[in-house]
Amino acid sequence: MFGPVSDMVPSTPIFEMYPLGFTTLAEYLERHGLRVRIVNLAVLMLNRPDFDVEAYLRSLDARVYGIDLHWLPHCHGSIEVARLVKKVHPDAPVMFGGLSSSYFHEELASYDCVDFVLRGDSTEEPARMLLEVLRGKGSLDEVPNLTWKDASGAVQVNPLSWVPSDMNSISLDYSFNMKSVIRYRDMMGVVPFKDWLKYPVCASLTCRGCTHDCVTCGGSAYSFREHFGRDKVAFRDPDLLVRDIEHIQRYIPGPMFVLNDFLQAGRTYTRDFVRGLERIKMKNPIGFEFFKPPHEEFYEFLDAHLPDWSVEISVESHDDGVRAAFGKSHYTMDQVEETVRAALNNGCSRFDLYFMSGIPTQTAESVRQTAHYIGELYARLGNDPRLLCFISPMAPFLDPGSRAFDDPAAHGYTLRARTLEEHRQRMVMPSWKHIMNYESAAMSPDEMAEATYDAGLRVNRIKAEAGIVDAATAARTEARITEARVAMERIDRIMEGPELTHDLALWALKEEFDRLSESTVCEKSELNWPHSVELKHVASAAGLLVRESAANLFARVRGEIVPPATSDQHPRPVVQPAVEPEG
Ligand code: B12
Ligand code: SF4
Repeated sequence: MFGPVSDMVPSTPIFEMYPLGFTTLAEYLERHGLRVRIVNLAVLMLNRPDFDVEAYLRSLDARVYGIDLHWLPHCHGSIEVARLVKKVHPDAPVMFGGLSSSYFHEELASYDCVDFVLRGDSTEEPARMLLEVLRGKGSLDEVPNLTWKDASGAVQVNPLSWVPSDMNSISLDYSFNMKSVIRYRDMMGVVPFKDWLKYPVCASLTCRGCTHDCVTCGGSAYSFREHFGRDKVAFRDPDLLVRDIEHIQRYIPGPMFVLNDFLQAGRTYTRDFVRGLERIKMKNPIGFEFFKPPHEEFYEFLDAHLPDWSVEISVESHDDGVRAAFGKSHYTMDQVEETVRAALNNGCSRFDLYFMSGIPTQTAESVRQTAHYIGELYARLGNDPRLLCFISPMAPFLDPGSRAFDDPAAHGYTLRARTLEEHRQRMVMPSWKHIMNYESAAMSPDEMAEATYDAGLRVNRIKAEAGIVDAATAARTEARITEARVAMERIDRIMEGPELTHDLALWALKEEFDRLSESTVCEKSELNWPHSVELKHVASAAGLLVRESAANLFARVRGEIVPPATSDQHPRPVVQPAVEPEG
C-alpha cells in the first residue's frame, strides 16, 4: 500500500511520469539525425490491466533501449523492465540515466541487464556521442559521463566532464511528443501521466541545479556539486524559456508550470522573462514555484504583465526552527504570511502552500501543530479560497545524494537502506511506512504515519469548513484517510503473524490498497487549476497532424523509414560548454 506518497504530484503512486529530460533528449537526438521514440510503459500498464509488457517490448525494434532511473521510486520497476528488454532483445544495449542512476552508477552498471549509465543532469550530447560509438564511430572511453562495462565485464567510469554552464543548446519542444503520437499512432504511450488527457498540465524548466541547500533534497547545491559535477546552476536563457512556453501554449490548452524558481537568476533575468511572457500574450494559466517568499513589488510587476498567474511555495513546516533544520532558515513564517497576503492582494489566481512530515527535528506533535497553524492561517486570511494548503509525508525515500543521506546521523536519521539493491528490496514491502528508507530520531515511522494522517484529516476539515473544498470532496477524502488508517493496521497485524501467511493475506487486500493509494490526504483535482480548450489549439494540432502525416508519407515513398523530426524552435547551435572540473 503505497499511501500518500504521490498525493502532491499529478502521478499515481506508481510515479508514471517520465522526466522532462526525455523530451529534450529525444528532440536533441532527432535534430542530429537519430530516431527516437518515447514509450511510457507505466501509463500503458495503468490504463489496461491486461497489458502484456513482454509482448509489447517484443514488438519494439530499437538499436538501443533507454530506461530512466531519475526518481528512486523507479528503482524496482526500471531494473525489471531492463531484464525484460534483455530477455526479448538480448543483443540490444540498455542504457540508463537520471539523477538516481548517476548516484548509483557503478552498482547499476554491475547488473547484467544494464550496459551503460549516462551520468549528470545534461546527457543530450553524451547520449548522441554514445549512439555514434554504437554505430561504429569512436570508442566508449571517449564518451563523457559514461559508466560502462569493458570486454572483461569490469565497470569503467569515464570522467563526469560534460557539465554545460547553461541550458541553451537544448529545446523543450512538446511538438516532438505530438509528432510521435502521429508517427506511431500511439497516444497513450507518450502521455506524461495517466490522467493527462483530462488535465493537460505542462511544465518548463528554468535551470538545472539549485542555489539552495535543503538537507533532505537530492537536487540541492550540495548534491549537484558532490554527485553530479555541477558547481554552478545552469540557467536557460529567458528568451528561449519564453519560446518554450509560447510553443506549448500554441498546442496545449492546459496550465503551464514554470519549475525551479527563476528568481534565482536575478533581476535582469526576471524582468526579461516576465516581459517576454507578456510579449507572447500568455493566456494559459501560468504557475511559478518560488524557493523563498517574494516581496509585494514583485507581485505588482507580475500582475502588470500577466493575466492569470499562480504561485507555489514549499514551506515544509510552520515552525521556523524545524524549517531551519531542514535548511530553509532564509525566511520565517511571518514572511510567508506577508507574501501570501501580498500575492492575493495583487491579483494572484491561486497560492499553493506545501507542508511536509518527516523532516529533521520534527516531532509528531509538530506535524499536528502544522495542521492547527493552517487553520489559523485560513482564519487570518478570511478563508480566501485562492489559498490551498497541503501536507504530505517525505516518502517513500530520503533522497540519495542529499546531505542527510550522505551523513544521516548529523541530521537525526538512521538509514534503512543505502545501496540500490537495498532500496529495490524495500519497494516490495507491504506499505509506505515499511518502504521508507529512513527513520527519524524525532519520531518513529509509526508516529509519522499517524501524525500525517491526523494532519491530513484536520487540514481536510479546515478546508471544508472554510469552503475551500466542497462538502462531497471533503467527505470522500475523510473516508479515504479513515479507510487508509484501518488498512495500515490490518497490514501491521498480518506482518505480526507467521511469515508464511504474509504474501497470501496481503495479495487479498491488493485491490483495496490500490484504490486507497491513488489519492489519500487530498483529491488530485485539488491540485488542478481551471483551463479551457480554444479553437487555436485544435487548429494548431490539426496543422501539425497534416504536416507530419505528409512528411511520413513522403519519407515512405522515398524509402526512408521516417524523417527526423526537428524542432521549429531553432535552438542555438551546440557549442562546447565550459567544462567544469571532474566531480
Ligand atoms: C522539476 C522537478 C520535479 C517535477 C518533474 C517534472 C518532470 N517531468 O521532469 C515534478 C514536480 C513533477 C517532480 C515530481 C517528483 N519529484 Co522531483 N524534482 C524536480 C527538480 C526541482 C528539478 C529536476 C530537474 O532539474 N531536472 C533536470 C534534469 C536533472 O533532469 P531532466 O532534464 O529531466 O533529465 C536529464 C537527466 O536527468 C538525464 N536523464 C533522465 N532520465 C534519463 C534516461 C536516460 C536513458 C538517459 C540516457 C538520461 C536520462 O538526462 C536528461 C537530459 O539531460 C528536482 C530538484 C533539483 N533541483 O534537481 C526534484 C527531484 C528530481 N524530485 C525528486 C522527487 C523525490 C520527486 C517525487 C518522487 C516526489 C514525490 N514523492 O512526489 C516526484 C516524482 C514524480 C513522478 N515521476 O511521477 C527528487 C529525486 C530524488 C531521487 N534521486 O529520487 C529531487 C532530486 C529533489 C526533490 N526531493 O524534489 N519533480
Ligand atoms: S528542495 Fe527545492 S529549494 Fe531546496 S535544494 Fe531542493 S530544489 Fe532547491
